[in-house]
Amino acid sequence: MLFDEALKLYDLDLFELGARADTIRRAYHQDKVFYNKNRHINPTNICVDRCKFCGFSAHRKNPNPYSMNIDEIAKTAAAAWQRGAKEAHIVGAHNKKLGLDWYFDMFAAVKKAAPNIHLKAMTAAEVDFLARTYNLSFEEILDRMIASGVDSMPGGGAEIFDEALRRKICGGKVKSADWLRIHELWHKRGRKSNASMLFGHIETRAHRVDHLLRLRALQEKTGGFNAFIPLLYQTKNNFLEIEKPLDAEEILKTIAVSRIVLDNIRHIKAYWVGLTLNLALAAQEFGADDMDGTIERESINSAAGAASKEGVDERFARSLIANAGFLPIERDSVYNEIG
Ligand code: V47
Repeated sequence: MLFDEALKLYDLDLFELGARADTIRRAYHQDKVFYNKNRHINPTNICVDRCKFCGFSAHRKNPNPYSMNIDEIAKTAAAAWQRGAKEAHIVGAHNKKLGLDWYFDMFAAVKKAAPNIHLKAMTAAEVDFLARTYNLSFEEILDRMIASGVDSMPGGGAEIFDEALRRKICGGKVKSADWLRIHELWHKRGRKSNASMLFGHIETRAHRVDHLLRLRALQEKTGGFNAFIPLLYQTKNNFLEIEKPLDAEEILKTIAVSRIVLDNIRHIKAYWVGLTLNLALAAQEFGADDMDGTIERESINSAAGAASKEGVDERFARSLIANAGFLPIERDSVYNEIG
């Protein structure tokens, strides 16, 4: 798909755009809405990076630094498994004090405590942080992740790929080309991952389209992305001032454009944590087919103002989905249907 053609989609009337996205969505998934039972664990908020949009990392607007120990993390994952969670989603800040081996010891401990839990861990930003800090190749880090039990990679750290804008909002973080390279190397190892985009801050529609097209090109090559997650920027407790938050029309248009441009990625996730449950449900009619999961505890978006700290009850989520006229489908982390 050409850049101009993709950008022009935004000029369509919301409902015409939504109908186009819905056609692709229904061809893939009919009236199914996917969710999973998962537990988010964020081991530390002490970070060497200074991303302007982040309310999670410990700084003067969030003066509560913490680090969990390995035992605590393993016990948290095991307790979540006992309650029915099938996935541990473990991502954190870039903390040099932990040391390289800590990560792999922690993953092994999680797998020992909850052998059948799906371990989705390490954003490409964390892989890059470890590679740079300990002078290792991306390949070495990825191979150690596999050896210590990581099953798939989440989509975080992508933010916005445009290099000039990226320098402004998260200059110290993984470079765009490296984010893509790390996922490519992961896919070459036969593993799956997700991709994301942070939108609704100082980027333009053109930046979003550029981002989507770079992901589309990598997916053409590897087929390794399971899902794309457009993450709506949460505005509180951080250092990125915006004039006005996006309205629902622009948010839904962005989800619909994502569905159309990324027609080679099966799933579009409307992450309820950032969107609210309301809008995440509405998004199911504009191209999305997934809500993410029950989460149990959320720290990154809620630190920046989202009302998502406590997760959501499964029965409640299923009834909301059914009430909206869709079929709720519990899935595992790689989208096998469970029930
Ligand atoms: O990359 C940071 C984002 C991401 C803010 O793969 C913010 O299934 C909004 O990637 N407002 C991490 N977002 C979360 C993430 C994710 C979430 C759910 C599912 C999956 C998946 C991945 O959180 C970061 C960054 O883009 N973030 N600050 C903020 N103020």
